[in-house]
Amino acid sequence: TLDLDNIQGDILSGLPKKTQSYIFFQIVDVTKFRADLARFVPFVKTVAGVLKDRDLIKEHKKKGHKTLIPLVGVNIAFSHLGFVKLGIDDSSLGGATDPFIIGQFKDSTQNLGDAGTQTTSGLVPNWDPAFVQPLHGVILISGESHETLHKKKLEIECIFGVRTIQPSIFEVTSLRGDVRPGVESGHEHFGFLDGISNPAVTGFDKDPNPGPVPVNPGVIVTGHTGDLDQATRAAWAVDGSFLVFRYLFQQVPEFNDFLQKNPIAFQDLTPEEGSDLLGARLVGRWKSGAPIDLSPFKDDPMLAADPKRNNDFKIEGEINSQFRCPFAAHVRRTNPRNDLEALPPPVGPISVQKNRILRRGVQFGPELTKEEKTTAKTEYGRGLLFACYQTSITNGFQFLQKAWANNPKFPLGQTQPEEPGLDPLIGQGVRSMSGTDPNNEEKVINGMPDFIIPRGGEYFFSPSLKGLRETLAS
Ligand code: N7H
Repeated sequence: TLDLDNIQGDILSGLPKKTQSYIFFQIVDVTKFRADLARFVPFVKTVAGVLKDRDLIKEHKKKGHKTLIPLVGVNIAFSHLGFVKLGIDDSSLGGATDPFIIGQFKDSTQNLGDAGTQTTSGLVPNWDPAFVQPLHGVILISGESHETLHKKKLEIECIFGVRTIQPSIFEVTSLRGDVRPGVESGHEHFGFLDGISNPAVTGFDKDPNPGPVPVNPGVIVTGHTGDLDQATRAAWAVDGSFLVFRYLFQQVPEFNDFLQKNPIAFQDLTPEEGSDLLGARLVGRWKSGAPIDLSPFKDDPMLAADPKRNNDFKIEGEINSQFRCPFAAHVRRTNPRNDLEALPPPVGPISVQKNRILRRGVQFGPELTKEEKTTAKTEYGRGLLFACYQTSITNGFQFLQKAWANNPKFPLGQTQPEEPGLDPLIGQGVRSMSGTDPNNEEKVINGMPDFIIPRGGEYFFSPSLKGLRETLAS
């Protein structure tokens, strides 16, 4: 069984948030850090703590309050370099070739496809300078308002002696994300509803909505059934999860311009509807969230709003076809459902269970300005502070990016003449895809602009409360 008092809250339940800060730090004084960490641990919100908070939020709403209840959630995670600095043996988290041990800085150009620049010290990803430095850990603070967040950040900085003559950490950079305002709340910057499909976890999600098969707890939480390294995890490394963080910028005006200039001429659609259809076929869902596999040529807001139906699709009967949904559409690529799970022998069927990830991102940056809309050029940085949890980065995030999104031939079992191409949103490489036009599935869009640009990231491990208390702190 899962010990909800021992697992950090962001992992299984997600810290409730309107706003969230990520504080990336280096440990500068190991002895002091371990002592400070002991005083920090009581701040850490567990899954059980989040569930209590959710009840409070419900109660508050039931009483008819319009204001948000002040709530804050704090979590912490460490990189391999962080464990090395602390002198903690983290070999049960991965061998020498595991992405966690290699770190995302190297993995970005070696495996993820991030663009880089050749320097005397090797290939360096074109990242924000903060992420070119070694990071030892990250502190997450989520809350309902900037005030609450700021207050908690000051308290945490106090614990670690930041801005005193003897700090135990150095803050390399802090990033803040905010849920978008008004009707765009819950939608990412391109305008699509996000956070619909996350795997239900057996033993945690009591009454999962119809959709993909729930995953074993060990796909997300270390040391449980489904964790492929269950047998060899050190005791302190049980009840944790790997947190992949990616700093992803979105070229929103350019994305909108691309849709506007390439409307799909289909049936009696107006050019505007044709542009919306193209957007939906790049993502695999309409902006409302309705999956195009169920509603291929017209949005269906009722379907989108119904949690019992909006994730209940399998690309059924369509596994060798792009008519309803392109092979490369973002949601088909990142969770191929029947493309693998109903693939006929001898290649299939292949379970996607070990490749599922729990996503916990938040948007950053301002809304589009009038000028950006007119010029179709990004002036202000905006995008997604992408975060996801899993017990294997090799099978989870890295696999999704490398073996699926960046692979123009995926899904392997299909026999159509056209090459599927890259995931049009996150795929890195020669950016082309087929299947956008239902009238002509073989038609290829070449030279698709980059809509998402990675500017940083790291691989972290989010330990259990017991691990934090007994092994990391002292
Ligand atoms: Fe993606 N987007 O707005 O277009 N994503 N994604 N993602 N993504 C999903 O079903 C988006 C990124 C996954 O089970 C939706 O919840 C953006 C990375 C997975 O059906 C939308 C960015 C990776 C799923 C977006 C981004 C993934 C998923 C539909 C970056 C992993 C679930 C909403 C800025 C390598 C698939 C939903 C399933 C869904 C968008 C990044 C993975 C709208 C803007 C880097 C597994």
